[in-house]
Amino acid sequence: MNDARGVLDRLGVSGSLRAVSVGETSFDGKGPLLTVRSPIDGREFARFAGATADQVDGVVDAAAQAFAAFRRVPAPRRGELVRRFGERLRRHKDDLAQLVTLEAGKIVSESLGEVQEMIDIADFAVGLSRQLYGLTIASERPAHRLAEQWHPLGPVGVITAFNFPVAVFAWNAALALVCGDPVVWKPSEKTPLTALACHAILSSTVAEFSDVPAAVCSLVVGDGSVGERLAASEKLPLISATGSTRMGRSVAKTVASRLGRSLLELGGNNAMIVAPTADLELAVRSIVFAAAGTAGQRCTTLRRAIVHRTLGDRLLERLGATYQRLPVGDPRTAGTLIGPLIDERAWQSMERALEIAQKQGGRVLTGGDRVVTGVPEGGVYVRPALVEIDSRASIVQEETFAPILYVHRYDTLEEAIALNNDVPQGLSSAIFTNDVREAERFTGPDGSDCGIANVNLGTSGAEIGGAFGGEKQTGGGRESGSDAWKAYMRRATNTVNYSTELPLAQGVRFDV
Ligand code: UN1
Repeated sequence: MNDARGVLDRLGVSGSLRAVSVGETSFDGKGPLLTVRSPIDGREFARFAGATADQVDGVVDAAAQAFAAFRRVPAPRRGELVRRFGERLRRHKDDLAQLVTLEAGKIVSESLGEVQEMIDIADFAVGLSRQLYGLTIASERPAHRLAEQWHPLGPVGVITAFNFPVAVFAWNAALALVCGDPVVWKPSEKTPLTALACHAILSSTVAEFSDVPAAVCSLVVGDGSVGERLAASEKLPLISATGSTRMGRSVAKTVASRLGRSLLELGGNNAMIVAPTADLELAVRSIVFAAAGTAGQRCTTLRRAIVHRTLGDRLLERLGATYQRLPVGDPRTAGTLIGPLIDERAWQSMERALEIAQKQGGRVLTGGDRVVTGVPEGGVYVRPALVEIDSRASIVQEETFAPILYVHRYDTLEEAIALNNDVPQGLSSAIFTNDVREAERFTGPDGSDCGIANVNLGTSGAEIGGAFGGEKQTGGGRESGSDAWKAYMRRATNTVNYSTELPLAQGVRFDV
């Protein structure tokens, strides 16, 4: 806790840690104790009671009440709130990144990048607050105006994962707030201090606005039962959830049964095609960042490389050499590129996947072992694994949240695209090629079936400006940039008759 305490104080979280906050008012959790450990060395650095599902109801009620007033605050004014949130994030960037490193185990540069992603989405949302455009549509009737307006939707439940403990929250919160929706946030139990810090930054910004109710932002730290209660809450018209496909399925069912909306960001099983004309130098660098970076713990992590047969050996040789040099270790140390896995369970699933891969005929070319020397004791450090395996092996269909890259070889582009698409998930994808026909084919209607399809760059590290998300078991949601904001608003179609007649649409006659 010592290293975290100073940071927390600077970020406005002082005194004892409390699981429930509505604006700046906090309450003790009444649920089971949460033990917070750093993946860096497995050391426990905080322990406090989590929230119960019953505590969620009061928070949701407060958010619903806040909504009644917040929806009347003009959108550009809501944008001003998000602008000031972004300014505070700039001031606290280093501190927040330090917490991300401590709780999620990311290397410092990636943690800073994650906080930058929050700042970027805040900036985006500020501009958006003056651009929540609806269409004006030609009416078929004389002297009628047909138009649509976008209105605030209601309080939004936001469930986030440990691997992007702050950026994904900000994607949701920045958009929801400019759209006029209060946010109730359930962070991962693995990264609660980061969440407390973010919440403190946001709630103290809200407190500067006398026209904005404090309960536009609230936080409930707890286990899965808290998320389930959020999903079941009738007063939350939208649930935005990031995490495993299993979790998403359960949230989707609950939300659908009350006819609510869900925005899901679930598992990925992302592939890259390396075509004959690829710039190998760039491809290797890009593969290593995407497959081994963040210790393989991004939903956009590259999990499958589909390499043209003519390049296979050369690429594997270079990849293997680079993999062996990767600095694995304390994420706080300059020069480290691969930090720890989040916990022992993550290692177990990595080990299991590697065992199955080998049983299914895969060959581990390099890595896949625990690193025990030169790393902090108590953390789970692994050497990223490169595995050559037949594309028909069933293990390849699964997302294992660890740095394992499966490599397949292909002969025709048709075959490569089919392999890219032949998994249940559909988040991100990429092709390395200097052949414009191949690039266009890959990004076209019968190309990659993923929400993200890149050319000459990796599958991870998307900018906030585009819509982020994927198809199939990835859940279909789109967050962050482009017109993702529409999920956070309700659309009203307005027809206004300013004539002295009452013509009916479709020429219907109904004379009374
Ligand atoms: C995630 O892993 O849940 O594109 C989000 C990326 C990041 C976001 C990843 N900007 O890799």
